[in-house]
Amino acid sequence: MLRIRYREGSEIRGRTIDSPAELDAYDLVIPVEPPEVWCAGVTYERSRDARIEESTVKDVYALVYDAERPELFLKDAQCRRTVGPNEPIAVRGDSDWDVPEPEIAVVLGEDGELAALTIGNDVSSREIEGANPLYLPQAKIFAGACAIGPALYVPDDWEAPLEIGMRVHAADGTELYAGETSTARMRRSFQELVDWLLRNNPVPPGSVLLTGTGLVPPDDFTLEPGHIVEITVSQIGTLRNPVVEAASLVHRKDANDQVAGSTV
Ligand code: DO4
Ligand code: MG
Repeated sequence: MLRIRYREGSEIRGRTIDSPAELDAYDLVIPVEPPEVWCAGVTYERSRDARIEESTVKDVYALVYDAERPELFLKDAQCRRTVGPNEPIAVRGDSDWDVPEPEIAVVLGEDGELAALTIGNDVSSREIEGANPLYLPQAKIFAGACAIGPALYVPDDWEAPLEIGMRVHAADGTELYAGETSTARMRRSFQELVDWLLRNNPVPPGSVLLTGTGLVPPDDFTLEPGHIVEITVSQIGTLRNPVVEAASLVHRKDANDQVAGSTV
């Protein structure tokens, strides 16, 4: 059983459906509007190895992969940078090396319990992250940096592995990247990551934790405006998002250029 939200006329409605095969019949919107989005990092070997390779500072990634305390970071608040199915995700104008990160996202319930799963995309700048780990917030937090959906799924068995597939294609359908992984390759469980997240930390109900990526495209790949990202988990469906420039999603006078001498 899946929980969806969808548009009908000017209304947003919610309902349950039996399987992902029914998703195409709805004009889907984001299945939950999370007050906060958090991410775990370096939870798969593939992520650890890619970051050791890209970074000017190598040790931090090997250390955090093996450490008891996981890497956790805030990705969004008040759903300002998080979109739902078919809405645009984005790449930064000041980065030339960008990737989608397909991740299983845990939705937290009233008391911080694991309430549901969905698909998340932790869109990231590898150029900015690789230059210096202290730039992580800028590599991870920007307009259109996160997508979740298409539906909420409550597994019978929270430990059962999920297969994650990702495909990136150009507007004309040319396939630019395709890969698959499984949560069986994760070094940590969802519950372990949630327990660390909630330690001494008042994360509101309905918040979402993305649990890390196990798919990193080859180093000559970069995400570009016009591309389309599709992330599929058979139990949940496909999260599909077109890519635009982040500045086009920021509706503010100084979105594209710094305003010299600005007082606000
Ligand atoms: O420290 C870098 C971020 C890692 C990440 O987002 C991931 O592994 O998914
Ligand atoms: Mg990630």
